[in-house]
Amino acid sequence: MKIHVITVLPELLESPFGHSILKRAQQKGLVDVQVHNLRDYSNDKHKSVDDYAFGGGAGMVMMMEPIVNCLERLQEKEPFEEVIYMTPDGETFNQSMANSLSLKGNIAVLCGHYKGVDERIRQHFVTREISIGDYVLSGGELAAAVVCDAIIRLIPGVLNDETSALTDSFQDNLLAPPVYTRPAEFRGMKVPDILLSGNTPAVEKWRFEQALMRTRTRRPDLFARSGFDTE
Ligand code: 6GU
Repeated sequence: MKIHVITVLPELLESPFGHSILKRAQQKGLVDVQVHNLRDYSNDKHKSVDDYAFGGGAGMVMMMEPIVNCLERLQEKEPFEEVIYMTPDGETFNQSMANSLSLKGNIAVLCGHYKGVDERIRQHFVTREISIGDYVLSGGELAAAVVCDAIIRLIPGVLNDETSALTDSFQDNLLAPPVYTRPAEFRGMKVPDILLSGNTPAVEKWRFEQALMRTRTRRPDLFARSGFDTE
């Protein structure tokens, strides 16, 4: 899979992609993340990427030309299956969107900044608009990193058994059960006996019940959609 991230602040994305699972996924050749500086695609001598809003008002708007130049240049080699625009007024990101995006071969992720991009970019070039929640960030970069992380870890081969995505919270619309490690007792605080029993089917049953309980109390909305709310 190839992910092209287009941004005015490429430095903000260096760290998230430069460590741990996302770094290893790239080293293994399972994903190719390329971060492109929008300024490199500006044709004017000041390398500007934004301008005043028509009709007035505070805040700058990202200009069409650098974005279109960049999208066209990158697609000379291979067309994008999705051009995603990161914006707080997009569709709220969730695990099922991560699952379907992880199956794509080549996508672009455009990070919004300032007051956002010229509306004509959204109308004619963007195929999908994503927000990561109901709050406003200074720019789309951190949101893009969140979305890319959620997608990349689902690509087959990225995670090993220990980090398997199959037991994640949300993968079956249930939150994950509680987990414990050694010591079995710390300052009088004990690990549930069942986990020390060695009885694997009983442990699995307990984990499932805990996941149900957690989801019902913490996320009744999710529980209603899980199909497990049969009572
Ligand atoms: Cl994608 N961008 C910005 N600027 N703020 C956000 C967001 C995106 N998602 C939630 N808040």
